[in-house]
Amino acid sequence: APAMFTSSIDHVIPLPRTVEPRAGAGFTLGADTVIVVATTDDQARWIATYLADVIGLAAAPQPPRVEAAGEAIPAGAIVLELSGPANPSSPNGGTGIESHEGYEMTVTPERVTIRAPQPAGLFYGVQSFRQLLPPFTEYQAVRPNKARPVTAPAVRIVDEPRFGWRGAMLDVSRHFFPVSAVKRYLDLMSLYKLNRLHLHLADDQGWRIEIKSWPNLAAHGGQTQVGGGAGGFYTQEQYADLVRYAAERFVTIVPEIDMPGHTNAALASYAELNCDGVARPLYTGTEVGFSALCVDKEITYAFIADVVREIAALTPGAWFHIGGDEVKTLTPEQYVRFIERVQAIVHAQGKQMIGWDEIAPAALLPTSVVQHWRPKTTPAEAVAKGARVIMSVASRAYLDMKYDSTTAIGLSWAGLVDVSTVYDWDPATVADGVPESALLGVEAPLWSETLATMEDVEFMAFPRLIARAEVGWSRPEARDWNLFKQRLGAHGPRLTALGVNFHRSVQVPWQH
Ligand code: TNX
Repeated sequence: APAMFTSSIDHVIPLPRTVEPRAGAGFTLGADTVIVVATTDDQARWIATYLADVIGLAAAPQPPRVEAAGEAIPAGAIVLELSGPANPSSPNGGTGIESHEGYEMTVTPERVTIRAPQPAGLFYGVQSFRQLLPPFTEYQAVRPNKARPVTAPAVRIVDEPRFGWRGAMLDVSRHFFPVSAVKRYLDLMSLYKLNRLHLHLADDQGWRIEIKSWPNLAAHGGQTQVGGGAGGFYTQEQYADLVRYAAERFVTIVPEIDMPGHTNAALASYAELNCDGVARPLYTGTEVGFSALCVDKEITYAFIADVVREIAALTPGAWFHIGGDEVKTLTPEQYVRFIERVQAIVHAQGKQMIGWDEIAPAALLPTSVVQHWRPKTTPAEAVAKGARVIMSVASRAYLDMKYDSTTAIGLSWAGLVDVSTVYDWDPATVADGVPESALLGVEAPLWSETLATMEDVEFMAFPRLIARAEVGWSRPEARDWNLFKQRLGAHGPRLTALGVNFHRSVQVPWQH
C-alpha cells in the first residue's frame, strides 16, 4: 500500500472543544470527491466553493464538484449541513453547541459530514477539515506526484469558541498596506478562526480612507507615511470591497478613526480643524502625543459627524472605534467632554463605540467597549461602570513587539514578546474585577511604525497570531504551552506552503 500522508488530529489549531479519534482508515480525497451542500443557504454554497478552491488542486486534476443534495448522498462526499438555529434550549443534535460559530464534524472512510447551526460554524468546520489534510494541500498548484493519497484521519470533532471577539488589528496608517495585502491577512486569519479585523485607518502619519465630504483628508493626508514613502488610501469602493471580502470569511471589519490625538494627518489637510487656524505639515516620524483636534471648536464635531456617518454607512458591523489614546495636550475635563460628545455622534449613527482604555473616565453607554492595552493600568473601573472589555494588553498581545533581542524590526516598549508570552496566560485572570463575563474577547494589534512591507507584517504576526487565536477560541483548562508548541511546530510546513514569511521562533520545534 502507498504511504499515507495525513495530518494528525492533534494538530488542529485552535484546539477544538472535543476531539474523538476513530479507529481505522480516514477519508481520502480523489477524483470522485464531491462537495454536497445539504441546504439552499447561499453562504453555505459559497463555503462549499471556497472549500473546493482550498483543497482542489491537491485532490485531483480538477477541484471537487459542488452539488446540491439529491436523493442519495454519493460515496466519497464532503457534506455541509445546516442543522437549525443555535438555541441553548434545544442542543443541536445532542452536541450541546450553543454558539452560532460552533460546528460538528465527522470523518469516516465513506464521507465527511460538517454540520453547524449557522453558516459561520460551517466555515469553521471547513477550516478544521483543511487542517486535517496534509500541509502540502495548501500549495496553490497542481501536485505533480499523485501517488500519495491526500487523507484526513477518522475523527469526530465538536467545537465552539470561548469568546465571540477574536480579533486582529492592522495599522495601515503608519505604513499603508494595499487592498491585496489586507485580503491576504484576512485569508490567513480565517485559517485560525479569527473573526474581527480592526483597521487603524487614521493617525498622525496618514489618513487612509476616502471621505467624500472632506476630500483632502485622503487626497492630502493620505499621501505619505513613516519614512516619507508614498502612502495611499482606500477609496470608498475599495473599503466596501474589503468589508465584503471579510464578511464572506465571517470577519467583521471594525474601522478606527483615532481622535482627538493621533490626528496630524487631518490637521494637515484642513486648516480650520486647528485651534490657530493654521494647517500642520505632514508628518513622517514616529513620535506620539503631539497632535489634537481643536475640541472647543464646533466645526470639529461637524467634521467628526461627517466622517462617522460616511464610514458607518459603508460598515455593516456594529462597531466604530474612536481611538482616544495618548492625548497629551488636553486637560482631563476637555478630554472627557470630547469623548462623551463623540460617543453620542457614534451612537446616533447606530454604532457601538469602542475606545482605547483611556476613555474609561468618560460616562460610557452600556454598549460602549473599552480596549485594554496599557500594561500598568486595569480596566476594572470601566467594568464596574458596566463597560465590556476587549483584552489587548500590550505585554501579551502586541504583535509589533520584538520576539527577542535579535528581532530586526519591531518595538520593545512593552517588553519582548515571544510566542509563549502570547500563549501562556488567561485573559480572564489579568486583572482583579475583570472576570470572563466582562470580556468580549481578545485582539492582537499590529502597529506598523517599523513594518514597511507585507513580508514584515507576516514576520511579526506569524506565528504569534496563531497563538493568540487559540487563546481566543479554546478552553483555558485544555491549553498547555508544551503541547501547543508541538502542534504549532507542525504548522510550519503549512505556513511554508501558503508562502507565509513566518518567524522561526527558537521556542517552537518546527517540522520540515
Ligand atoms: C501605543 S496602543 C499606541 C500606538 C503605537 C503603539 C506602538 C495605542 C493605543 N497607542 O500609537 O503605535 O503603542 O506599540
